[in-house]
Amino acid sequence: MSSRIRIAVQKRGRISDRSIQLLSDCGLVFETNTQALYLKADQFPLDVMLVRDDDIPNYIFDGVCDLGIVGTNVLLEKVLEKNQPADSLYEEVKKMGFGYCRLSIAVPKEFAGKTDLSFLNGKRIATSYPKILEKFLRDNKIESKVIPIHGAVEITPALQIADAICDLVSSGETLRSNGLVEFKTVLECESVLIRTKKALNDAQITASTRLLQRISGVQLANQTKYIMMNAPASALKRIQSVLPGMENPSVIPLQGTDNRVAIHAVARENIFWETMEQLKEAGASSILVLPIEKVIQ
Ligand code: PRT
Ligand code: ZN
Repeated sequence: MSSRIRIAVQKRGRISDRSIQLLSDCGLVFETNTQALYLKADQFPLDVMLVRDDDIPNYIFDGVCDLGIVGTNVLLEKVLEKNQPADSLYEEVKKMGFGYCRLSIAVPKEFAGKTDLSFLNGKRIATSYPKILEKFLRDNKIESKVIPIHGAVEITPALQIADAICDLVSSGETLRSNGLVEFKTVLECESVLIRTKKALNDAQITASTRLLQRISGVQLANQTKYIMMNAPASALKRIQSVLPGMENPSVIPLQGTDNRVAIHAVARENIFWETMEQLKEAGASSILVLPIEKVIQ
């Protein structure tokens, strides 16, 4: 049995760059062959399979790959195709923080303002997600005809192949440019890291634990900032109330001043301009916010 682990990521598309970027932020270095179907990490027992996103869930269900990064839309469709409980097929390890979109039913704009689901009774709905849509309709006791279609779903109403569509939306621009409006959200989607239910050997468990620790470290670093400022010592309490995520700040006396201090802290939240303005109002000056590259806890 191999001691390496295999992760499936999208080869080319909306979530491929972020997935590969995350792995390289984890310190993994790959051979740069853009035609390759898999990338072998240097100095780490990990192989990356580059595949179509639709193939990722089954690779995980069948144990062909140990880990995978995929949208919850594709994942749920494949789980419903299998007709088995989700927890017998895979385990969700963590949310990736990218690939956000929604699977929505959309109708031609002349029906804008319709909100009642019963409007869909007897209508034809084209989609690349027939299993998810069928379940949604069944759960809501709506009888529509589901038309499975691959790609370019949004043009089907204009071609009079369908009366409505069920497709992924992010900005909504594609719907607008095809004369469609959103009618109902079926599923909020994002990318997730999933793991096979197949047993791994000890070496693979060690490798996947290391990888997951690095991924958590990268995610934590992305959400964490290092903040430095100067302030009168008396302003410390007010400053901490502006930044509740600021844990155990270092407070260092500033030489040559009476009671001014430098405050250094790790903030476990994003720091916006508004927060910096509030810090200034609380008495802080020379406020610096720095990114943190890596964290291990
Ligand atoms: O070739 P392969 O099968 O691997 O890729 P694919 O073409 O099936 O998928 P891809 O790369 O388009 O999307 C991969 C995943 O990204 C999806 O499964 C979702 O989980 C996620 N995602 C996030 C999106 C979008 N946002 C998105 N906007 N997937 C598709 N879209 C489409 C949308 O349907 C519309 O056609 O992008 C177009 C632009 O959207 P608007 O609303 O911004 O106009
Ligand atoms: Zn796909």
